[in-house]
Amino acid sequence: MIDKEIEEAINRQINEEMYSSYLYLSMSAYFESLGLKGFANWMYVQYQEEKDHAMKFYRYLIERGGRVKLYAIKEPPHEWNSPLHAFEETLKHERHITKCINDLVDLVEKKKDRATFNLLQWYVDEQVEEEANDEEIIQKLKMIGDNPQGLLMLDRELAARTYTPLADEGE
Ligand code: OFO
Repeated sequence: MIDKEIEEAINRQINEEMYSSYLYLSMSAYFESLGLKGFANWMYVQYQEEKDHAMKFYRYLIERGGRVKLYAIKEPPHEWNSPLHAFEETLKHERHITKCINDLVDLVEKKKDRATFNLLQWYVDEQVEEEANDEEIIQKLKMIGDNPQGLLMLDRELAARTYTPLADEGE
């Protein structure tokens, strides 16, 4: 049976991950409205991955005999000033998620819950990758500046991103 405080913290994190998915779906819709299909695709894949992050916690909690509680998902923004602004907000959000994961690690260390500690290592690694991806795109967008040609080239690059369900990665 999982510790009650850890159970509650994981339920809160499920909500954070569901909000992440909602935020990126909203960004995908924003990019669709700009006609940037590649950016929209990238954000749609991100939306799908975030749902997997939530479901990985969901399944884990059940496996440990915990009780899943789904809380209200807050409304994400609908508009951003530019593609660069959207990605800056994405990075800011991911840094917030990294802090949430680190706080969870601190809690399970304090409670000596080795199994949850092991689970969280996957999220720690994932956050490194997510922040790096966002930083790379931000750097490119800054280089592109007001050049529409550059923006369309990046749009083509981001169109190539594909979704791989976690289950297919042997998780
Ligand atoms: Fe974006 O990694 Fe989950 O939230």
